[in-house]
Amino acid sequence: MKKLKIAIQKSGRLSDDSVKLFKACGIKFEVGKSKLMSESKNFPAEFLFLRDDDIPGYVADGVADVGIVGDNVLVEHECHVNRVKSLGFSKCRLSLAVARDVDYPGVSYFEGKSIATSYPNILGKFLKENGVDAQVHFISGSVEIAPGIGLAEGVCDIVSTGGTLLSNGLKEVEPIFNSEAILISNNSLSEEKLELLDRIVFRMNAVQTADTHKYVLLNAPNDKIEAIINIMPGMKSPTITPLAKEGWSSIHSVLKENDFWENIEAMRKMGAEGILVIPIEKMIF
Ligand code: PRT
Ligand code: ZN
Repeated sequence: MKKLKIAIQKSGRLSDDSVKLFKACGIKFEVGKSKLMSESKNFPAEFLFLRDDDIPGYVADGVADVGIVGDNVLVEHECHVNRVKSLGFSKCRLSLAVARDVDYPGVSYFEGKSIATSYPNILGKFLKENGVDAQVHFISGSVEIAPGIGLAEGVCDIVSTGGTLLSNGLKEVEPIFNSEAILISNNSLSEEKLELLDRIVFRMNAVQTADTHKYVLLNAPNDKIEAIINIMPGMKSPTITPLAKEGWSSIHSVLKENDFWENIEAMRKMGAEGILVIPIEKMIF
């Protein structure tokens, strides 16, 4: 059987979460510092460990069938690949920043100024859309030092916590692009490989849905069941079993993480007791 060739970052901010995701999908493979390739023993897949910048090109050329890369790198490289799904990790933003003491009036500040960046395409597009004529200097790394050494008046770089900008005397003034890890695939995969990709996406969806839900068990007086199950409708509908104690039932269901605490508080007010919250490993509809 044909193997799906999967490109992931060898070492960096995408690596650990990429490996963790495939492992959570039950796909076993070895990872080692000196390894460039690794075959899965329990799924028809072969992993290639690459620099993140090379991944979109390799997937576009068919050297790899699928890959995981930051959206910032994908858009900057303008490769023709298929975006399969957003993965929700390695979140960051590409932002314009200037020296901390600048009284920033808005994007027009950059008119006629020079900006250092490793993302000339994304930045160029943003400047054009905003009608700003600025000089873009390409630098492949350590962009944040450019204003300090007099190379540019502003920078456009990846920001996560903002700590790097701060420690270089800069402030973020204009977020221009939000990024997260994306699963990409080659545009002309064979039927056989598409089927393998579908199996992986199905498993990833189960893992991602489970991450954002909790299994909840609670006890409630019977006359409060209806009100409580309005808040926790469950996958199809909640399970309700009578307790040994007369007039009480146990309710089992799933709750979404984002409005979790508000719902738990509302259910307590309605008379729910003995609330147990359990993490879900996989969720399959
Ligand atoms: O060696 P290789 O080429 O494979 O890796 P790399 O060094 O080019 O990339 P890497 O591992 O640093 O980042 C991979 C991807 O992670 C990026 O393309 C982004 O999609 C995403 N990501 C998430 C980040 C950050 N967070 C991040 N904080 N990429 C870079 N940074 C850097 C940024 O360049 C700046 O220097 O961290 C600094 C800013 O961080 P804060 O927290 O101080 O704001
Ligand atoms: Zn890189």
